[in-house]
Amino acid sequence: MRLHYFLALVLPSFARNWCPGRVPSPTSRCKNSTFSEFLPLGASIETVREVGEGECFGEDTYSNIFYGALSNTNVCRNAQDSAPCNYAVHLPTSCALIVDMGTYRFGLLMPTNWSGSLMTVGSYSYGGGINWKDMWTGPKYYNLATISTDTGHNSTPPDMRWARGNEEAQKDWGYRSIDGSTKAAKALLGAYYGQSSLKHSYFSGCSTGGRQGLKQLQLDQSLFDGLLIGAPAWNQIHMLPWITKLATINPPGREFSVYNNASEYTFIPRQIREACDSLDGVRDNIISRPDLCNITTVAHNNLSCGATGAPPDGCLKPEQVNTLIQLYQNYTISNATGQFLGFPAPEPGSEADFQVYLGPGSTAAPDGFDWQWAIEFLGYQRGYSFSDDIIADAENSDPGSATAKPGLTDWTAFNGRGGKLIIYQGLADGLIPPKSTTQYFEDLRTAASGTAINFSRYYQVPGMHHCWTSDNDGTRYLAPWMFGGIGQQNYATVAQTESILGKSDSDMLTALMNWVEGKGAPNSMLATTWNTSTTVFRKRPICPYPQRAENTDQGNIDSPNSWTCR
Ligand SMILES: [Ca+2]
Repeated sequence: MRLHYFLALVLPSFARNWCPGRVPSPTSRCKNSTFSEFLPLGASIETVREVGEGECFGEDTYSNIFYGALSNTNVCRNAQDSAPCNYAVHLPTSCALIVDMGTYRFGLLMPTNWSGSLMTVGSYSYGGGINWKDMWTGPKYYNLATISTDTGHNSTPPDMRWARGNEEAQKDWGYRSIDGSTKAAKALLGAYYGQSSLKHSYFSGCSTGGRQGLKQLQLDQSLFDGLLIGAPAWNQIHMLPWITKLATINPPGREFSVYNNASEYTFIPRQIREACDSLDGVRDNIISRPDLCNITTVAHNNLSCGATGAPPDGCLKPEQVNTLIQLYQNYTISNATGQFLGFPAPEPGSEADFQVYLGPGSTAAPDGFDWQWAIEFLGYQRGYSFSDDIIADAENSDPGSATAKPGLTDWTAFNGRGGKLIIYQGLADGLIPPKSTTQYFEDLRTAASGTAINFSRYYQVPGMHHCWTSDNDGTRYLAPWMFGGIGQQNYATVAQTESILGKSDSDMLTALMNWVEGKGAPNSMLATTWNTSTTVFRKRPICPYPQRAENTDQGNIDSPNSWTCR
């Protein structure tokens, strides 16, 4: 009998018996020979290792492997340097794999107790390396096989020297590594679990991770069934020039600049928050309506030296007041054909994050990643003079094809196959302005012409910073921020994480998976923040855009029952 006839007869019954959660001794299959013939041409297994219950697995920036028991709550026993502590912790019994695909690598964790589905976890900024740190909740709480790619390089997030003159590396980072790694992983799951059909494929990413998911969706609507996308850096070609524009408005260390010292990071956010908190109707230290906050009025009345409402611990000189106001304006470009929006303004309330772009010792010019981007991706000379022409150059080249374009995404195909997309965005995010994410969602709705409600939801999260957390009062985060987005678990305790994960009203990944699996579309979700490890401070609904949570019964503002989405 010819071999493929033999396999055709044997495999169907073989597959029927090997259901998720009933895999016969899968750990015994955790070895090189199980996988090698299922790899794409040119790929190879770099590491394969069994991971025991409660153990950790990962690697440092030099690709040294960490594994084994935890030496304390969150430290991998064999970790040689704990910063960055890039490993998955608290894993269930799993098979861990590192695959070398040639120009990029990926890690794959396959839990013995498998749900039958896969999750791809996204990356951050321009950094490389497999995102082990965010991978643990997939196997641990959702029984998901979980992968992450190094995107083709190893570097710290703001370091872009890897991209210089290397279009192939730019493309690996831009889109190829997510596509190739996920496709390869799907084949390896079949080899390991002995099951020909994968139930579902999910993606969860924030920031660059959000961009990766949306870019993949533009290129291929069939790779993922559900995507959870946070604060996506989708608009590379307009966003990076905007960050540089900010640095030209506010060069570090100048008389007219703000955020030159630590005190300005204390009193500027505080004064803005105090001035605009109540505009949403509830005094709770959360600016839920940044659109009602007039930064010009606040800058003159609440921050200016000599003003009635000036802060007691510092103030802004007139030229600094003007600078601050300019930072909140849309980046508008003028050319021969008129004016157009280069990039939308950030929202009042997101000052706590601004240090990354603007502060002393930040990534600001001339070493900031925006300046680096023009040099390493666009080929500008170091010390170049900034002008608005950079937008046209960026549009023409779109280096690495990294920009995700909702108008070029086939939403009909995604909707037609039952795909689902949830996007979320902190309204106090100072790195990805909320209006940028809203712009993506509005463009999606236009492109999908009336069908967006079938497959997409967008949640704005009042007070939440970039991807996770919110302003804090020294002991707790003030705005509810935790709802199962990727990476949020690293800012919560295990007890806090376990109190919300798996709950369809409090965990967006669970809500997404339920939606994909036909168990109902998500409506309002609950976000949570805690007083202590186990005591909830506030739970509050976050609402599908364009709805907002309103305090309808004047009751306890810390209770979700006092709020309604409207
Ligand atoms: Ca408020």
